[in-house]
Amino acid sequence: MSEQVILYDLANRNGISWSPNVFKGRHRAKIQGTVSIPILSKTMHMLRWQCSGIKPNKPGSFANYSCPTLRFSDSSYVMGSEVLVDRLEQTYPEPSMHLNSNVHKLAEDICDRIMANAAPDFMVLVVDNWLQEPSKSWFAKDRIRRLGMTVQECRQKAGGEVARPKIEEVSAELRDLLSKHKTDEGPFILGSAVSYGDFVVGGLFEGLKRMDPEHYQTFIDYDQSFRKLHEAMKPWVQRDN
Ligand SMILES: N[C@@H](CCC(=O)N[C@@H](CS)C(=O)NCC(=O)O)C(=O)O
Repeated sequence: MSEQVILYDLANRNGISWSPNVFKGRHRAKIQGTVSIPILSKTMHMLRWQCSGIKPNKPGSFANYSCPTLRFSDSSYVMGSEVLVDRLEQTYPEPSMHLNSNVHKLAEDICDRIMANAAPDFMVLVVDNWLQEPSKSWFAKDRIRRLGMTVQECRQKAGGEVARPKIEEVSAELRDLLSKHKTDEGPFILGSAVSYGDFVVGGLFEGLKRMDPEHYQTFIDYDQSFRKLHEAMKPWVQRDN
């Protein structure tokens, strides 16, 4: 039985989605033609999030509150892609996202490490180009609390040329992931069958492209399999509402 699902994204000044993390859940939901996921941008500011009554992420998580978060028609909220993809799979088993293959876990691990290494450069863009008040000030202060320095200082220390070799190292793992599990010549991780792992990787590509086209270009040129997968994800990544 289908139900109305609302996907919460971060409010931003450009009015489009950009977070690789949110793209994962957004595109997973969108593969189901029956699912409607209106973006409720008014409720997306991080501060409001914390006052919303949503149960925080489990202790030890990077952030107490994070998106993507989904609200189901029984008013329950699910925060965190790992949990929400399981819930969507239960609610909408067809078409299968091939969670049993476990390739999405490998994809999550690799993409999380790419994002962690790219974060020193991207956090500055998040503050300067994307977030609007009050999220912008909250985020800038929160990163000082977590990192012990401003996002600009972090970029100087760990971004640019310092980050590049680390990103290339993990890119090699991504290239291997995109070749090792194929059952035919198709563009997705498993070949012709799209699986949730492709939404994880495609979400990263699309997020990078929107945030920093130049950085994206260097990254996507690393291996032809990257571009092939991103191209194949077009039906899902073109729209972001
Ligand atoms: N592994 C988590 C990561 C979620 C995540 O970090 N989301 C970011 C948006 S890009 C967020 O909400 N961060 C909150 C913060 O940085 O305080 C998932 O996939 O759900």
